[in-house]
Order: sequence, then C-alpha cells, then structure tokens
Amino acid sequence: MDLQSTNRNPDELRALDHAHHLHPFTNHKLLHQEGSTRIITHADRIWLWDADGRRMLDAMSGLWCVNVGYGRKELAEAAYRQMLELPYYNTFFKTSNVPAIALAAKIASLLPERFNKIFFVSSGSEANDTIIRLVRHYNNLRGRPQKKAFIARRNAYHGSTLATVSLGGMEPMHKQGDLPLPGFHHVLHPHWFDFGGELTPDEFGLKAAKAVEDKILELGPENVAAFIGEPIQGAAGVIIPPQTYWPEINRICKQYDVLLICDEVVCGFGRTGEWFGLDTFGIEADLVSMAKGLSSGYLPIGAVAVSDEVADFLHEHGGEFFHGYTYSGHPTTCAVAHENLRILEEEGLVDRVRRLAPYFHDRLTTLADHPIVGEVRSMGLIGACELTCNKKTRARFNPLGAVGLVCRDHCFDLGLIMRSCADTMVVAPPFVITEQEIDEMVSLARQAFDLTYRDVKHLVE
Ligand code: PXG
Repeated sequence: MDLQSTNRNPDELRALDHAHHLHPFTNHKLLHQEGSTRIITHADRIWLWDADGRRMLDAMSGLWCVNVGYGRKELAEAAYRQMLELPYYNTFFKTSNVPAIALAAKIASLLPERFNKIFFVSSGSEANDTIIRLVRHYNNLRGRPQKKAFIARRNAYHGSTLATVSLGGMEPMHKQGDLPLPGFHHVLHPHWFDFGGELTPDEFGLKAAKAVEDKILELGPENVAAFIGEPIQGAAGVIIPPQTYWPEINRICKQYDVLLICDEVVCGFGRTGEWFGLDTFGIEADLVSMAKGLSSGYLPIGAVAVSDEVADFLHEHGGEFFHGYTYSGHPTTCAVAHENLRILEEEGLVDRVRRLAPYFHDRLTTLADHPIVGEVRSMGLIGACELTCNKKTRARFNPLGAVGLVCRDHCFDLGLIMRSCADTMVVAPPFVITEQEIDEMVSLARQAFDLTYRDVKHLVE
C-alpha cells in the first residue's frame, strides 16, 4: 500500500483496517458491524479532515495532547534535523545525548524550584509505572518496606499497564483484568455534581479530602507510601476540585508522611493557564508524571520529575535503579519536545490559555440553560458539560453513559470532536483556538445537545 497516495478509497481503507488493526478501547465487533471507522488523513491548527472529505473541529486536541495545534513545521523540522544527526541512541551505560540533556534542564526550569531531576519515558503509563517502582524502591531504602500502599481516587485514569490500571480507579478496567493488584486503594473523587448532595462545593471538597485521610488511618500511616491525583481529573470527566480540596490534601500528606504524586499528563504544559496544574492549585507534590502536552503529541514521550528530597536520598543511598526503557531519553522525541516547549514559550501560549479562559468559560456557560445540561465548568482551556435528566436533582440518565454516546455521535455528525466521559461532555481544544472558533465550537455543541434532547426527551423530567 502506498502511504503517499492521495487517491485512497475510504471503504477499502475501512475494510483493511477491520481486517488487521486492533484499536485501543474499542468494541471491535460493534465497530465492524457499524463500519463507521473515521480515517483521519490530515490536520491543520484545530481542524481535522477524514478520508471521506469531512472537516471537523477537534475540541479534544487529539487525546488531550495537541496543545500547539496541528501542522507545526518547526516540530517536523526538529525531528528531521535530529534524525539526520543522531536518530537514536540509548541513555544507559554512562551515555547521554544533547536533546535529552537540554530537555531535562528545560523541564526542571519550568517546574517549582524543588524539582531538578527528570527521568524520561515514552508515555503517561510508563511515567506512572516508573513512579510506582521508584516509590517502592525509596521506601525499601529508607528501611520501611511495609510502607507501600498507594491511594488514588475512584474513576481516576493513570494509564493502561497492569500497575497503572491498578493505580487508576476505573472499575470496568479492574474487572476485565482481575485487578487491582494488592496494595492499591481508591477513595471518593472530588466530583461535586455527582456526590456533593446538599453540601456546598467547598464543604464537599473537605469531605473528599477527608476520604483520603480516613483511608490513610484505616490502612495505618506506616503502611501508606503515596497518594496520587491529577490537579483536574481529565478522562474521569474534567473534574475540577473545589478550592478547599488541594490545600487539605497537602496538609494530610505532610501530616502522615505520605508522598504526594501529581499526575500532570493532561494538565501539564499549560492546559490550566499555568505551566502545571500544581501551580494553579498550589499542590505540594513530591513526584510529577507528565506526557501528552510535553511534545503536543507529535512524538510519544513522557517524563517523571523527582523532588530534591527524594532524588537526593536515592542519589546518596540508592545505588543502581534497575529500571528504564529502550526509548528513555530518545534523542528525536526529546528534540521535538524541546522545540514544542520553545513554541509554547516564544508564542506565549500558556499566557494565551490564561487570557482566553474567561471567554471560553463565558461561552461554554451559555450552554447551562439547555434542558439536558446540569452543570457547566471550566478552567483554562479545559471544560465540561454534565448531561442530566433532571436539572434540579442532578439525576443521571439510566444507564449511565448511553446518552453521552448519543451526544458524541451527534457531535461527530456535525463536525465537532467532543469526548463523552460517561454522560459528561468534555472539551480541551488546542491553545491556538481563536475566540471565533470558540463561538463555533459552542454553537455546534448546542446543536448536538438539541439533537440529543430530541432523542431522549421522553426520559427528561
Ligand atoms: N495519566 C493521565 C491523567 C492520563 O489522562 C495517562 C496517565 C496515561 O498516558 P498514556 O500516554 O500511557 O496513554 C493518561 C492518558 C480518554 C483517554 O479517553 C485518556 C488517556 C488515554 C486514553 C484515553 O480520555 N489519558
């Protein structure tokens, strides 16, 4: 098959895809029956085109990652230059390379001062897996081998490896894989819309934080190694915690000597309007995982930042850490990520997110009057609309998630890519989106909500 050919028949491509390609997170039987695979062919800024010639507004930045937008020649050129100079070499065996050195230094300069050490991986899953290994090693070295439990939130997504699925709190993923592995525990997530009841969001933030403290006390602080959370939970449905939540988590982790892990895979590199979500919420993390926005998805790369306190201890007492990947510190992915950070910085894109945030919020909030929208929330350039069958009681449609899929299909048909997380419709557009395009996104979302309402009107109270 000629990859460069412009004369591709979409139906033939779909048939080949069905014959040979297993997709992630996909019901293949259903996909095959529907024959509805979208084959994306090219993209520019916030726009995608498919093999059927349709144009779509990508309000999800791919999968929460293409923050600088599509079609960046500088990133292609950075890869091209690096591939000619040194496409690959490993960073084991006392070797390093210029892009890995430059990128580690750059990431450290963007993080709070206490982070000076960066470990490279190829994905968010590998970043969190690395943290699990590192924390276990750390506590063994500190002479407290029993202090190994990890606490995370329900519905959290931290990756798709055995360990990171265990770390995450997604029940269907647990059920399918006989997980979680021992030592991973899950507590209430700070999702006021579903669990806040009559409490104010601030009261509920304290209650959700207390669930972490209760779990630490139940397990015994001497057995709890770490707590992990995203500043804003992305795949769980853009859960923006009440302002009371993170300060209390900081206090709890300090009080019980529990390491605080901040998963910045979605929030990192500008999404919340600061370089990191931990800056936005004042999260006093010890370890940080990142991926996605680090290279704007142009090449697969992730990283772990380790605070001086942990890094210095490992440095002093750790000896060799038997962990790493063929592609840790890959010169080409590091060169592209480095160029991506240059673009973010020189074009002032993180400031742009902060500047656009009030407009984005105002426009999105116009959807709150819709009969099936129970709440609209956003921060920076990440937002969500909760679908409900009863705006007063915030009740969910039954079964949960079915209406979200109906809505997502209407979005696609209208040329808008919006993700449904159960019945939460979420957006996280590239940072280069304009105000006019935000208007267009919101207008298409309203049309999709109208069509969804038409389909489910009989279920709405
Ligand atoms: N942490 C967070 C917070 C993530 O969102 C990962 C870790 C794992 O990253 P990798 O690079 O291993 O995929 C993620 C990934 C979705 C969706 O449907 C989200 C992710 C992955 C797949 C689907 O929203 N996030």
